[in-house]
Amino acid sequence: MDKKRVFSGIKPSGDFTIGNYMGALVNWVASQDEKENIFCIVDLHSITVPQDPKEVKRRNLEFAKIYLAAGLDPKKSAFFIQSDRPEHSELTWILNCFTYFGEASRMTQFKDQYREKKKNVTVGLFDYPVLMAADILLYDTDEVPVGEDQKQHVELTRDIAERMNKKFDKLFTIPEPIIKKTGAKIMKLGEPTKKMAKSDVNPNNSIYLRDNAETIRKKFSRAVTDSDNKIKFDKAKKPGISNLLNIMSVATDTPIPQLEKKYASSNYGQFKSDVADSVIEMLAPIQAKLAEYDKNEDYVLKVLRDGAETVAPRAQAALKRVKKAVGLGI
Ligand code: ATP
Ligand code: LTN
Repeated sequence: MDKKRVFSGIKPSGDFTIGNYMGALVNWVASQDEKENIFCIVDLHSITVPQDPKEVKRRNLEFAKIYLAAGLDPKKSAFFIQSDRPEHSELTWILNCFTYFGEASRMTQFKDQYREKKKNVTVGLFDYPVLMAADILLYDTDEVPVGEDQKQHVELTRDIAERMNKKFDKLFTIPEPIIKKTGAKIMKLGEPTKKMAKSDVNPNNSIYLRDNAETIRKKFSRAVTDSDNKIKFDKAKKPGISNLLNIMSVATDTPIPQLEKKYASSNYGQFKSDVADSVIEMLAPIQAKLAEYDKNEDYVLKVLRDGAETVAPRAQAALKRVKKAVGLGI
């Protein structure tokens, strides 16, 4: 039987957090043998909000190192920089012309960001989900592993694809969002009702993949909890403790009820220190490998170039098919 094709992406919009690792990368690594994988560093998505060009460039390479250090094998998973494949931008334009303004206006991520910023919100940010649809549809993707927050965008992708399939003979494969429950949403250490995000301006809210042991201990010791001193999972009443349980559960691959039992008579101080240790331990092998790739950037650049080449035939074929159907070009 043919392997299912998987596509996912992470934008180089800030330093890589354990949220990105636990919500996305760890799952990609776990399933790379069973699937045909394409994992993209989506730099075109990152510039939908203001960025320092030097930082985008630095992070493109840094994220590739992180993908490798976390265990993605370039022989099993193609990875590349989105802007290195021009088909993504070109297909976005065509999909734009089959996406209704009304449906794009209903995207909650955009609405939230618009409400927050109001000023200088770009058309690019509004169009973000359509670029994401192009990423997915270019590769005849079957499965899209993402965090909960991206489900609506994959649903929009399906709607656009179904609409175009109806109008033009079967153009696109209809993708499924794949959302894993545990670890699917890691929250900010200082504000545990909000999602940890790499673009957060407060570094104490996140653990970054390169944070050293001392920094990790300090950040967890300051994590916001509550005052009843019981280590129990209850998202609504105890968001801080629930977040720490969730983090430890993914870091140690232990179910949450088992952790609740183990810490039934511990205080928060001890628990936080153990959570910190579990994350330090989880990151240690990744950090060791990152240090190796720091010394061998030419290899990382080659992996990215090869990745962009490997995926080219499929992207080019899909774009050609769409242009022909729509009547574009000579
Ligand atoms: P930004 O702050 O720029 O919005 P982000 O950290 O939210 O970035 P994305 O690049 O939007 O990350 O997402 C990359 C992947 O990581 C997606 O699959 C997303 O769902 C997942 N992800 C991001 N943040 C978290 C989180 N806190 N918990 C779990 N998964 C997350
Ligand atoms: N919008 C996604 C990143 C992303 C993506 C994709 C994910 C861009 N293109 C295609 C899956 C498939 C996010 O996580 N913020």
